[in-house]
Amino acid sequence: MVLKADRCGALVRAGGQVGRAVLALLLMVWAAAVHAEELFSPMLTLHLGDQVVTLDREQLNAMVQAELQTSTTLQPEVGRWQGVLGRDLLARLGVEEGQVRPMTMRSWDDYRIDMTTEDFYLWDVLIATRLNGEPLEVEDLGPLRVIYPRDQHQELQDSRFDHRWVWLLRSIEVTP
Ligand SMILES: Nc1nc2c(c(=O)[nH]1)N[C@H]1C(S)=C(S)[C@@H](COP(=O)(O)O)O[C@H]1N2
Ligand SMILES: [Mo]
Repeated sequence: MVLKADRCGALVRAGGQVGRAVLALLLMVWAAAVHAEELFSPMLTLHLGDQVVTLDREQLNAMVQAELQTSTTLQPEVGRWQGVLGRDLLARLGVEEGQVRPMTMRSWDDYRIDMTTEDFYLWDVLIATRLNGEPLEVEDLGPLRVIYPRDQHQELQDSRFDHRWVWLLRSIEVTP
């Protein structure tokens, strides 16, 4: 009986340890997820001169969602990208439709590209939040990644445009 009780106790102790290990693991996963959201916060900042608009994931998801199916220079297989159109972000910022203005896109890794707003009016350039239905992780060069409709327009299959595929997009600045 004593032996049995001991074994029982050991089992309970072992069970407790497994439970604690699982709990610790869950906490770590949760902390990592929270950390990622905090790291990339606010997820996107838009500037038009002194005017600033910040958007978090929920606000981006609440905007009109667009979808684009294309390969990328990094991924030969066609992906289903979803997110918001660049031109919708310009409208949200208050840029008058079709106005060509100097524009700079910056990333969380301090990459920057100077261009103009014209691309967003000429093509359905997507600021992607999801790939094949899943939110973009840092491993996918997310949480926000600029995707051009490369498979749909041959003129976009050019290194001039490759530089504008900003990964880990952090901000878009437009000169009024
Ligand atoms: N965040 C971020 N985005 C970036 C870069 C970078 O260093 N950081 N490199 C750019 C450059 S120079 C190119 S050519 C394109 C595509 O790079 P790839 O051909 O290696 O995919 O990504 C662009 N986007
Ligand atoms: Mo490049």
